[in-house]
Parts: sequence; structure tokens; C-alpha cells
Amino acid sequence: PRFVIETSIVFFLIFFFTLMVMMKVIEYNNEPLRVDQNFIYFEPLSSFFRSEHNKGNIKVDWHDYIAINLEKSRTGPGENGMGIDSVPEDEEELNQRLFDENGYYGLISDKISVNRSVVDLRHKDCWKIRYLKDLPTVSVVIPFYNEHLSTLLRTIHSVINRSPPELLKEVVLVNDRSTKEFLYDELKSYLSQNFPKNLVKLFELPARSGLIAARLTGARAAIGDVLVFLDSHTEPNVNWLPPLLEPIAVNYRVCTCPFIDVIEFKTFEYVIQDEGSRGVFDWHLNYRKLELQPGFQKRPTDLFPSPVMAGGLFAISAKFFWELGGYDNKLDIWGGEQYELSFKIWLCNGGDGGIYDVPCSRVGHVYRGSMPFEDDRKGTDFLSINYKRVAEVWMDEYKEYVYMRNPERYKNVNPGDISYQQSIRKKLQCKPFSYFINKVAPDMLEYFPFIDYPAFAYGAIQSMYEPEICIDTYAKDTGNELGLYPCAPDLEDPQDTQFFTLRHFRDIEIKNTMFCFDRNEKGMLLTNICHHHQGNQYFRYDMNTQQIRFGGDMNDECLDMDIEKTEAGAIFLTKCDESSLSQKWKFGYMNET
Ligand code: UD2
Ligand code: MN
Repeated sequence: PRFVIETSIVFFLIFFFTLMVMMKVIEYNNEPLRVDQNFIYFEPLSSFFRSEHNKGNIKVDWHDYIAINLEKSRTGPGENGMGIDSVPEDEEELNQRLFDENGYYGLISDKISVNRSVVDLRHKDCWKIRYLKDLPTVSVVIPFYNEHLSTLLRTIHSVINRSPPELLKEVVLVNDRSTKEFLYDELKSYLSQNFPKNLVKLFELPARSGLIAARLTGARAAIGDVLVFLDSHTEPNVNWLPPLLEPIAVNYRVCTCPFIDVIEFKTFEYVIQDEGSRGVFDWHLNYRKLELQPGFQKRPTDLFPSPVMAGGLFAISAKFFWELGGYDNKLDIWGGEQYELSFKIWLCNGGDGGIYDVPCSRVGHVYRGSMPFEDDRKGTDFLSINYKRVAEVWMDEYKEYVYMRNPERYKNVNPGDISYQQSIRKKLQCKPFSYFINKVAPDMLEYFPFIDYPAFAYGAIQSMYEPEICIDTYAKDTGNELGLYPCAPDLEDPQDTQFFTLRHFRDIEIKNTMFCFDRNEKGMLLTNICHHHQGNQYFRYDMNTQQIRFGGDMNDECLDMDIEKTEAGAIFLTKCDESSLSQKWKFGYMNET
């Protein structure tokens, strides 16, 4: 019997051991699907930063002239970054449906080649710049959730078409459990037919978890020296990669961002957004941009420090990313991660790192016209939770300026366990947040002071011609026309689409957005990103005549309305006429002093 007991123990042990191994194997096979909640330090495979490079400082011209000329010779719809303005009448319904589904015109995207050429919007001097010959390799990580297929495919092709093959190790796609099943199947078969398996890799999360989890999963799977993150609706421009990589090759604690151009959501035209700006935030934690001050750049091709990245498009060495602990993996769905990573980069970089915007690297991005996605969190305010996590961990006493602006919003928000994030902060001996405020973004407070300057007026803008009617944005944002809509019951505190503030900047801001009333070159009144520099966003309210006047004393244009129009475009600028009732308006609240 003793023998029997012994053998059964041995058998049991063998059985148990095999089971463990099998479980490990299963776990390993599922590895990319697992979102590890508690890893401390992830050692990347990267080897570039383990040894000395570029001692001879050899620089080369990285332009791929053959590819550039091939792209130039392409003809057809959408080539050279052109847009498509309209669709045949019988396709209009489908066109609208694909807009509603995506927040951009997916059918227009379908009509443009996935290999289309873009327009090179770089400063002409970028042609002359040579970059280090010995650059680190790259994994491009692209999370996607219900992206329109042709737009996603164009993103992948653009990356491959415009990246030096010796630098591009792989494109890592992470499907954030899109609910469009066909998307995943069609994508899989397209990838297997068009790309080598080890060049474009596809991972999938077990459940929709948001872009932060998706990026983390992609980053863990990545084998390149440098992680380049892109949104799933982007098109990198000519020679975009070497300028992003060189600063990282020189200092692995530098994170670089390309200039972001606009791919119009209506037409897919590739257009310029701006010629550089510094990213910051306001105290509602909206992402904001400041114009470049003289002194930030000697030449227009020089990189310059930017306090906060836009979020979606940037390059960082895997080594530095994981030293910083990646992203806080409890940030849910969307938002706040750009602050978390930006703060970490500036506060925990050992003294010589930072975020730099790179003018000679440009990438187009589709800014959606509307947000089409369902709320998977069933009303849980994940954005406030994300913001509170970031504020609690990183912003020290400055977090109060955020909470103060919206006490009701934050009072009952539970940020969850932040001890691990705090331990990273401690372990890396990160600087206090005052360093960010005083040294990294000192110009920010000029535009976004701790305490807001009192507004001249705010609330609904009510027509005196038809007092039941107010100005309304129809919840559309940039580049859109304003219209009229029945006034909200509370004129002092209407819903956001009717809540406007005439600020001390002398512009009219739309609540909870970064948009202001804006007069374009053609004299049309639109909404656009507030620039705080008056000019074409300068408005005044004349208490006596009740007119909203555009510009300084030299101007003679007033806000007027067309009562016949019920849709956008009903509000416009025209010659001031004190006797015209349609030019008379009242704000819900007016500061009489
Ligand atoms: C901006 C950033 C975006 C991110 C976000 C704040 C740019 C150009 N874009 O918003 O990268 O930093 O601010 O969080 O800087 N996605 C998922 N799962 C989701 C939702 C989104 O995988 O649940 C993907 C989506 O397919 C896209 C990326 O995440 O590839 C960013 O989402 P977005 O394009 O809707 O965000 P965007 O550009 O408005
Ligand atoms: Mn995006």
C-alpha cells in the first residue's frame, strides 16, 4: 500500500505540474489579450538604447525620392490630398448613414484609394535637413474602435508607404472589441492578403476597454525600439519618421510629436492646421493651444518644447515609456491619458527629457464632426474619473483649481485606487507639479489663470426681434455655422449649445468647448478654436444699442439674423444698423460694472 500511495502522489504531482504548464501556455497564447493590472516594470526587447550609437554623427538624406516621385505621379479622386465635395444623388442616403456611423463621411473615404498620395505641407527647408544614419527601429501602435474600414486601411498603407522599411519593424493594430463584426473579419482577410504577417499584426481586446488599454496592449506586444502611437484615421506625410526619431536617438527620454494636419471629415481633403503651437490645458482640463512666442524657435524647422501632447500621435522610446510605467491602466475608454503621460515626461525624466513638437514631421488626422459611439459605461462618468485620477496623482494643490470650477462634477467622483501611480511618482522621484506650472508652461497662466477673469456677459444670446429665439450651435463644433433655436427656459444657465460667454479676452466662447465665434476671410461667421488674440475673434457688446459688434472701432459689422432660416447659417455679420431689430440681442447674464 505504501508503494501505491507513493506512486499516486508522484502521478498526482506530474498531473498537477502538466496542468500548470498547460495553463501557462494558454495564458501565454492569450498574452496580447490580457490587460495586466499590476506590472511594475516591463523590460522592452529594445536593444538600441543599450549601446552607444552615432559616435561619428553621420547624417544622411532620408527622403525616399523614388516613392515621392511615384506618389506625385498618381492621379485620381483624392490624390495629392485633394478632397471630394459631393456624391451622386442616389448615394446621398448611404453617405449620410456612414457619417452618422463614424462622425465623418465614410463613403467619401471609400472613393479614395487606400494608397492615395498626400500634399507635402512641410516647410521647404525640411527638404534640406539630414538626419542621423543610425536610427532606432519603430513599432507603430494603432488602437481602433469601430473605425471605418477604408479609413483604417489608408492609415496602415500611409504608414508603410512613407516609412523607411529598415526602420519600420511592425504595425501593431489593436481592436478594442469593435462591435462591427464585419470590420474585424474583412480587416483580417485584407491584412493576410496584402501584408506580410510579421509586418502588420492584429490584436484584439476581450472586451471594449478604451484607447488607453488598447495602446498598452499594443505597446506590450511591440518589439521596436521606439513606440509610435497613431489614431486609426491618420495619414503620415512625406519623410515623417526620421525627424521624429533623431531626437530620441540622441536622448531616449525625449518624446516627439508630429505637427497634426487636418483631414477634413466632410471631404477628406488634407489641409494645414497651423504652423506650430504649444499644447497646454485650461482648468476644466480641456486641451488648449498657445501660439508660439518668439524665442521658442530660431528657424521654422526647429523643434520646440510643448507642455502637453495632443495625445494620439507621438513617438517615445519603449524604454522610457515603460520606465514611466506606461499609462495608468485604470484610465477608462477615452481622455486624460495625454495629461498623465505629459506630466510624467516633464516631471520624471531625470532632468533632461521632455516633449518636443517636430515641424518637419507631419501627420494628417480626421477630426470627427460628431461623436458617434454608444456609451458602453452606461452613464458612468469615465472622463471625470480619469481626470480626477490624474489630478489626484500628479497635480498636488493645483488640483483644487480644477475641482473649484466644477464642484458638483467632481464631488461624488471616486477616483479608485491610485496607490500604484503614487508609488511610481515616488520611485522615480518626480518633481512637484509646481515645476510644470512655473518652468514647463509658464505662459499658460496668462491665458488660463488660476481664477478666471470675470466675464462681461454670459448665458443665452436672445434675439430682441423674436425673444423666444436664441443663438444655438446645434452641438456642432469647429468650422460650423451658428443658427437659431427656441431659447432654453433658463437664459442665465441654458444647455451648452446656447451657453456663450463674452470673456475678458473680448471673444465669445462656447461653453465646454475650445471654440469661439470667428469671422473667416470671406466675412462668414463660424466657430473656431479660440486663439485669445482678438483679431478675427474680437467681439463687443454695446449696452445702449444692444448690438454685438465685431472688431475694434474701425469696424462696422454687427451680428444679425435671418429669422426665415431654421438651420445653421441663420446668424451672420453685416453692416451695423442701430434701427434694425434683428441686430439687437441680450445675454442671459450681464455684468453691469
Ligand atoms: C484626442 C486624441 C486621441 C486621444 C484623445 C483623448 C489626437 C489627434 N487625438 O481625441 O488620441 O488622446 O484625445 O483620450 O491627438 N479608440 C479606442 N477605443 C475607444 C475609443 C477610441 O480604441 O473606446 C481609438 C480610436 O479608434 C482612435 C483613438 O482611440 O484610434 C483615439 O480616439 P478618437 O480618435 O475618438 O479621439 P480624438 O482624436 O477625438
Ligand atoms: Mn482621433
